[in-house]
Amino acid sequence: MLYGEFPQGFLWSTATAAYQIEGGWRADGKGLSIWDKFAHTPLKVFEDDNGDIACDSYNKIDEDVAVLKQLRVNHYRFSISWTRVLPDGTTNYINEAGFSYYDRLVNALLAENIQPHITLYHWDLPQALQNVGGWENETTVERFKDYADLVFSRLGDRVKLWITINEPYNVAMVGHGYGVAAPGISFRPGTLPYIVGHNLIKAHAEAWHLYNDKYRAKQNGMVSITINSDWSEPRNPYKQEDIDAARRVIQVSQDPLCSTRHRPFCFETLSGVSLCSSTLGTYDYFGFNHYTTVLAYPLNYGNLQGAGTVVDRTWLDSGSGWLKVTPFGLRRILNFIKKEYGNPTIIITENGVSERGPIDLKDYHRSYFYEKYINQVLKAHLLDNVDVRGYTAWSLMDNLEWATGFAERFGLFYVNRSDPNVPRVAKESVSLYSTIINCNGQAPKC
Ligand code: GCO
Repeated sequence: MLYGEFPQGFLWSTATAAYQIEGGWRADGKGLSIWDKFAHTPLKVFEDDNGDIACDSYNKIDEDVAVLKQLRVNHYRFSISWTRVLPDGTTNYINEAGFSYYDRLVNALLAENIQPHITLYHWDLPQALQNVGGWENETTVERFKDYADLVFSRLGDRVKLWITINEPYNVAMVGHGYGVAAPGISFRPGTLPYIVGHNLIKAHAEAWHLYNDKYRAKQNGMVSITINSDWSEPRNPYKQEDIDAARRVIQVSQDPLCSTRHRPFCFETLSGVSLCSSTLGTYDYFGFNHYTTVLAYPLNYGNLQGAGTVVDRTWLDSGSGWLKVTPFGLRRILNFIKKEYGNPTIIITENGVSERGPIDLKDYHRSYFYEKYINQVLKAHLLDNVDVRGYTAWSLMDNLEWATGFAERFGLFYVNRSDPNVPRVAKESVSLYSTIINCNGQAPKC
């Protein structure tokens, strides 16, 4: 353990996403999203769970703000449901009732000195846009830009931190390659995930430029995208092919925005169009989600160089098969980003751990996770001079973990979904995380 503190003003946050928590799937004129459709299709989500009610956050602004207060965070990352404000995805019709929810939420947060950090797109594309091709269709880029324009204009007077798109890599690959997330397209031969990735990055860049040109001078906020990135080590550290493969694993998720260098196996090269001129530098901070580490080895797809991954069997498990508890990876990836991308300002926009099985409020494994991972961030800051300005715990409360339904629980708070009158209940880790925040570094020595 390293003892010390983060700088004054360090951003302490926790995150959620609209489809995972809001419920109210048809409330007050909300339109349907691809996740509404996907989750209502039998066998797509574990036990056919869905987000119809989820944590009922649509009706629980006060409860949500109360638990955020209890946690002592100074920021809260949440997403806007596109179809709640624009039911058919276009600005032809604006659903004021939907807007009112976000308006009230933002005001309630600010009243408690909690700054909103808004994600515009956390995977719930309007079904009406999917019906005309979704992210495969370039016109969705324009629709996203119109949507972003509207939200900036309505909320940007009070919201200063924005994320355009959450995890483009997963949207492209998981939704349009493996098909285990909405819209659930799988095994279509060709380059669909790359076209989707290309359009997502373009949508992001358009929104960033729009903000830059039209809103920045007045609103003075920061806009970025959030990229998910595991740390990756060579399976055999003495083999050059494994070292190269480990690097490719990171590059494929991080590269499109940050580098003009030609690199194989990245969205822009595979979709055959260079995005560099419009995307380069379109981030005011480096937003990234991080959970785990993998060990890489080379795996080629035709004449494309790719990578396969395995894990070390000695690493601690979590409630998610893909998530091994590997705190060391966080410091290493922070250093990688510093070196690779010219010492950007970094905000960790997600980091957390899950459990499954019977409910146990004594989630010591989560306290362990946060204590160790956050200490690695502290080391990166104090010992390595990484410009890391914020840390976001995923997630505020147990919620719909996409295709694994409610079975994998990432929450700091437990949500009793069978009785909506029971308030959210703090798990043991809440006291650890709030103490770390209170000490602006680590618990319990402050
Ligand atoms: C993601 C999303 C979150 C997840 C979290 C845990 O990374 O998949 O941003 O919505 O719930 O990462 O898997």
